[in-house]
Amino acid sequence: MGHLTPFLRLTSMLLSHDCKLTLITVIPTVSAAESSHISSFLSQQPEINHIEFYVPPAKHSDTISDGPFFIIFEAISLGKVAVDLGVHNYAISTTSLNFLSLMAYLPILTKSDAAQLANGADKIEIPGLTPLPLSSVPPPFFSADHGFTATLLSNPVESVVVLLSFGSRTAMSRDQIRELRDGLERSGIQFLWVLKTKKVDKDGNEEDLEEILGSSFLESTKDRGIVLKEWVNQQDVLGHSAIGGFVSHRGWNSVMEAARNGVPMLAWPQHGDQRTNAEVLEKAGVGIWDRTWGWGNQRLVKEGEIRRKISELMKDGNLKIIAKMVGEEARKTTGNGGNSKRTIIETIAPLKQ
Ligand code: BUP
Repeated sequence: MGHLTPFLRLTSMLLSHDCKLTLITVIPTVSAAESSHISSFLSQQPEINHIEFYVPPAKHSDTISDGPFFIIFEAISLGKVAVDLGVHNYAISTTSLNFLSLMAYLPILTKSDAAQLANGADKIEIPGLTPLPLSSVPPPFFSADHGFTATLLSNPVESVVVLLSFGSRTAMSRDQIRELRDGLERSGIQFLWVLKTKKVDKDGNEEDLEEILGSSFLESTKDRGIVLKEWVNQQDVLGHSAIGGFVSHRGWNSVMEAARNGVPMLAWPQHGDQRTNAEVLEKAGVGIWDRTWGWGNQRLVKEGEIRRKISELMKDGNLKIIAKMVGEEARKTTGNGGNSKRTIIETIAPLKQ
């Protein structure tokens, strides 16, 4: 009820500002009180369009003893309620900013709590906040295996930005760049787009972004999108926790870099080995693609197709989980004692004799 009440208050406020509203509620409801509150609210507001969404039980439902609230929380968090309306999404968080920050800090907390406790620390230092006593942290947050914690970790609050980059040798046609621009604008998704307009950088890439993309796009997306024409350190960007998806040509280095960082991929192959690579990542469950998009510049992929596919990439909970698992395995393989490092050491050993 602590979530529903403020949400319905907001609904009433929007109604009083002449908004047309569609209210989507989740079945099963958590409690009888919630169900009767929704029915009574709707009977008083007949102008609201009401849609009910059935949410199937989620992955950790058998390990969460705290009841249906967490089951529904997990199911929604993992994207089982996928509403692809191409509109802005806002979340109402009915908690203090401190607790929201604590949830965002969870990936670090679950790694460092043992060290902190061993050092006798009794407070957690979260950047920008006054130190929080360890005794105020809910005990499940110290256990990465607890269903609630696992859900938050598999779906971190900051992983909402999509990175778009198509390698150093791919320049899309101007028409295709415009379709991609429109798809991003209408998607409402946060993005970082590395834009190339020339196949070879020596040929010059001097046009400014306004000439290529138009000022209205740059203005309307200025709070949620960045377009860069410069070389970026792609590997570092993919390692940032805010990156939740990667749209790219699927050069093999880009595949490996995304996989190692557990970032789900949308493949848009342009040439060479890239369609074959796209097959691989789809089979591994870490990426998606649309075969009908063809090779680079073979046909104009329209903004609606791009928007829907990017939205699918960012909302697919299974992709996120598998990408995370693959990332963990990849880091083990390339770390000390892992297969990858061992193979190289074994290969060079005879050459050293
Ligand atoms: Br663009 C770009 N920064 O801005 P692939 C690329 N890279 O670090 P393939 C950057 O270049 P093509 C940028 O991380 C990857 O390691 C990226 O290799 C890096 O593409 C590399 O992904 C690109 O294998 O295509 O097939 O070599 O030659 O077009 O880059």
